[in-house]
Amino acid sequence: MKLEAVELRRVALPLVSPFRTSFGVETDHDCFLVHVVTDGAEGWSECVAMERPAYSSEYADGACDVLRRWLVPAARGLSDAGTLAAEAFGPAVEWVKGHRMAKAALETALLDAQLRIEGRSIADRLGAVKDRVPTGVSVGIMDAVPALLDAVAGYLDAGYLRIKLKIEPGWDVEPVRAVRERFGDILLQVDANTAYTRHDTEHLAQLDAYDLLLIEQPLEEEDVPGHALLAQRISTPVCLDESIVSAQAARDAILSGACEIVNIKPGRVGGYLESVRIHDVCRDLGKAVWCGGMLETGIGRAPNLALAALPGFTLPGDTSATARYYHRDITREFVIEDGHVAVPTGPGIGVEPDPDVLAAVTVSSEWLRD
Ligand code: OSB
Ligand code: MG
Repeated sequence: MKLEAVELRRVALPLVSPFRTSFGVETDHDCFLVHVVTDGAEGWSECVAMERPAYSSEYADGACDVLRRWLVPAARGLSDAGTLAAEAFGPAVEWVKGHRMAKAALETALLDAQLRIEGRSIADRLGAVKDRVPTGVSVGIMDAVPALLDAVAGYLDAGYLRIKLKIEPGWDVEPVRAVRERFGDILLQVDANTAYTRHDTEHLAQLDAYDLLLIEQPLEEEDVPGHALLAQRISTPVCLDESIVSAQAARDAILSGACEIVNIKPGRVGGYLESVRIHDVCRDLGKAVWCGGMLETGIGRAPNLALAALPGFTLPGDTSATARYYHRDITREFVIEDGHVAVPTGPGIGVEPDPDVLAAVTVSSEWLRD
């Protein structure tokens, strides 16, 4: 495969409703797409770095910068040497510390182009064993409990099989109690996005009464030992999101007792190939995984659905249907049917941007050529 050009395309899509987490409120999904043009096919991906470095240290402008300066030139180097392949990209940029979201974005666009040339779907390439995946929904922090109950009722009516509540100090035990009381025996879990400290152990132990599937990332990203201590003191299983940046990190976290369950987000871990390695590590250690999300457009959601169809993904993910995010997405719509979303079957990621919608949501475009 020869690399001819790379486009970084900034887009902004209004969300159907504001999404509030412990680290901020999103009213628009502001991200950039990576578009590669090769001699055989074009490829697309979505970078999950957010506008501000509040979920993790990466942010969109920083990711564009590292792509421009080092990652795209590395891919060009492989192309010039005649060895460009998605599998060769990770090793070629291993010397670049961190910047996994930026790396994931270019690797995925290359993988999309490569698989389109082969006429093969990403689901097939990654080892998917299902043609549809059970889906959950991540519900943001709200001003008051009645609004939360209305939102949860709507998602349950739509068929979502699992509800995840975003929590933070001041919005945790009360909303969890209210949702459990109102909706009974539903699959329920919470996500703190690092909003607590080791001093909050007794407080978080109050959640034990509500039979949650898991608590996701209560403590800061670097505090894997703190999660191991917490896990000994609460009965709710601990799941890590932000802390799991690689297969090695997943293995270390599990073996140290810091988590029972892992949220895999391809962007956070450097791509789909590393995601499969994390899946394999967790499976070997007997731990469940599920596929997280970052409010992606269809360009990012399609390959997440493929990943979520691997055999170790035994819990419903945050791979919700289009209507949960957007009135009009840049790709075809994903729908929820009987609590499941279908895995794309076409070549590559299986979806393409609609040129008219893409043009309407584009903020800026930058072409990188030799
Ligand atoms: O922590 O899982 C998270 C969204 C943006 C950033 C981080 C997270 C989330 C979500 C929503 O929880 C997942 C989704 O529906 O895409
Ligand atoms: Mg999370």
